[in-house]
Amino acid sequence: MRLVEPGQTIENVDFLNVYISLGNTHPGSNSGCKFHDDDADGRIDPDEPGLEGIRIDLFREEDGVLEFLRSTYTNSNGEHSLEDVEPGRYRVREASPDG
Ligand SMILES: [Ca+2]
Repeated sequence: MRLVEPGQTIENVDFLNVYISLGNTHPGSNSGCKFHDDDADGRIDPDEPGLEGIRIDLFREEDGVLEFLRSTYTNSNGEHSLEDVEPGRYRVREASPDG
């Protein structure tokens, strides 16, 4: 679990079942990058291409219940961004490649 301060942008998140808790005063955002980590060092290297078209789902968590909010897709560089997320507790999840 990662805590996010108001207005903070977090990057390079491992999207599998990551909780983010956004600040309680200002909307925040979440962004990140998906890539094929060929050498599994957790970092993007020049010869590791970004993964385009990966769906990233944003859920709001309330009382342990996840409510789907919206999706975004990674661009040709494997990057995505979720803007203007209202204060609250969220889960960001990468959709499985099979949908
Ligand atoms: Ca790497």
